[in-house]
Amino acid sequence: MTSAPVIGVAVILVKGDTVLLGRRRSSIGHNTYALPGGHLEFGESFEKCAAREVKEETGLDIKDIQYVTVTNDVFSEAAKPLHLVAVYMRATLANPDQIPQTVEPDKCYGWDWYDGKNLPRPLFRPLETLLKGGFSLFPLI
Ligand code: 8DG
Ligand code: MG
Repeated sequence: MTSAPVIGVAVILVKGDTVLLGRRRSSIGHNTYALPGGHLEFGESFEKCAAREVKEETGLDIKDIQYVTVTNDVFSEAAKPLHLVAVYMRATLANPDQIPQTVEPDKCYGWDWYDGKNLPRPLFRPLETLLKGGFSLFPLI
């Protein structure tokens, strides 16, 4: 049986030369490093979803939320095959002094800021796909 593709919103939250990543506890991509994010709810804008998911998962408030790109991945080998469309939004901290909290310890081992030139591995597959395609997490300006 096939199910419909799932829409996720992932947030590239950059602070200086670092980006916020967390090691996943969820079954899809278990133990891989991923951006904060989650599923788009009915009627929600990408910006609202990005702000809501970052708040729910890390306690952080974000601003300057902008669409950047999209990935399309099929996890056909998973116990429950999954087709993921992820919309990537870039954002900055509303308050640079705020510290990320592990608000959902059942979903994530913890959040931290990682040097963009030395990202932890393994990365969550959609994020790996994105970077392999030449996408830079850090804007050129
Ligand atoms: P929710 O049910 O609480 O709304 O969502 P969640 O439990 O936080 O979902 P998630 O697995 O963190 O992410 C939502 C979807 O987005 C999921 O199907 C995977 C997809 N996704 C990507 N790339 C990324 C990424 O880099 N980070 C996150 N968090 N999700 C991503 O395809
Ligand atoms: Mg999530």
